[in-house]
Amino acid sequence: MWRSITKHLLNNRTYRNGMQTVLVGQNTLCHPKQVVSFQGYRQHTPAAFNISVPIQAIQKVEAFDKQRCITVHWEDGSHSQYPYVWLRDNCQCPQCFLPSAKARRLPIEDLDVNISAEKVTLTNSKISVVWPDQHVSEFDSSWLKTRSFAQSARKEKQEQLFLTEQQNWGSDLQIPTVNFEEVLDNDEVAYQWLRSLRKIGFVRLKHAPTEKGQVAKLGKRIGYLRMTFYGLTWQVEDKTDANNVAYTTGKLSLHTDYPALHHPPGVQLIHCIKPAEAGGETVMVDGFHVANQLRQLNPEAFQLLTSILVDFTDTGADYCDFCLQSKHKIIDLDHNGKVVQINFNNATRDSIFDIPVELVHPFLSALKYYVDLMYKPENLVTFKMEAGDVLTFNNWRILHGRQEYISAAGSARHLEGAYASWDEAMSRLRCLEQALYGNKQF
Ligand code: OGA
Ligand code: NM2
Ligand code: ZN
Ligand code: ZN
Repeated sequence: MWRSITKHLLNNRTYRNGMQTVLVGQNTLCHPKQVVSFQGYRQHTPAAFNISVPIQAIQKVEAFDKQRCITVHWEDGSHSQYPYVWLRDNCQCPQCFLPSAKARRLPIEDLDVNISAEKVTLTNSKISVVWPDQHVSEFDSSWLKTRSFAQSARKEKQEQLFLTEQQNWGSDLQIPTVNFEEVLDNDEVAYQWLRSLRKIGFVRLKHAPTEKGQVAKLGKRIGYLRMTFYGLTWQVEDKTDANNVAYTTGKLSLHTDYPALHHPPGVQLIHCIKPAEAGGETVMVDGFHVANQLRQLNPEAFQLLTSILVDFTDTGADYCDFCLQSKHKIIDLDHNGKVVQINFNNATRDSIFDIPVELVHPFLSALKYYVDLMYKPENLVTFKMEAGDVLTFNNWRILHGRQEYISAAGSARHLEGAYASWDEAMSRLRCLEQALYGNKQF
């Protein structure tokens, strides 16, 4: 029914050749810049978060029937195009959109991808579109500006949503350090914790109680933890018949955890309940920073590590029995060639290796070259965890390891660890940002 009415009206329009300015509205109202105030939080708010949000005033709007889009001219001189089909798809009326869920109700089956606008009007800061079936959609100017398809606007928005900005580091890193209880009790501290975790990839929390259950509290702070075959939380101790090399007193060379999963945990939390009497120092490296060094110093090695799929395996029993197999490139790139994930644990790299035999030596040489670069003193951070420390880090970016240690009978080294996912950690970050700084852009 909806569709046939649309067709009928379309066929009856005769004036739709070329550019047709349906309406050019001069917005005569004055729109001063509005500074969002941070009542109740302002005194704690760092200057960088005092965002001045201008009201997005529209100077005029043009409708182009041939191109099936509108062009919005903003008062700052810029303009943005919005296709008719996108406007119809994103109608905000209660029939098309469920505000309580902030979700689209309109199914794509009901979307006429060739839809035209019958009338476009600008009143104050709203654009109204009357569709051929007389359905009316209204769009707020700020809502439209936030969704601008201009490349620079999209880039800015994506950076804001995903906090893509990262800071490389080497041995000179001043480890970001936050008080554990404050992360739990204070929203601003929790926000700063997650911001640094995103940007630097590594934050040390201090003065947690030296008993089990602390990483679980951090999981609750984020939302929930990520379950694996090693349990919701896991105990790093010297175990007899260890089902993982981590559960011995041996050295752990630089690794990311759990590449035996196709989707390795994004965030790792390790709480030191009892340090070793001797040894057990932690080493950490920024895997992205070193991968970018590799790209410059040994492009052939970089090419191999970003293209060859490596088999990983993990077999045993813990929470229950498991037989994991996975395949990863050691270094994952995105479609722009940017390094986005490191997958490497030499302990679980399978002896099954699905590559032509001639590539075995070049691959292992490339891998060794990358690891040797990581161990260069200028790239490496070494320290000893103290009781009550919780290391929180980006397991897709940071490689970590430990020196071997001596297990003293009666007072053995004991860490409790857990994983969380980036989706949930980023979700908590956005919620905190919204609650603290009133950023309603999401
Ligand atoms: C691990 C691990 C670090 C340590 O369990 O995967 O890296 O210091 N442990 O024991
Ligand atoms: N633990 C610590 O990849 C791995 O096997 C990392 C995982 C046992 C949960 C170790
Ligand atoms: Zn609607
Ligand atoms: Zn580990």
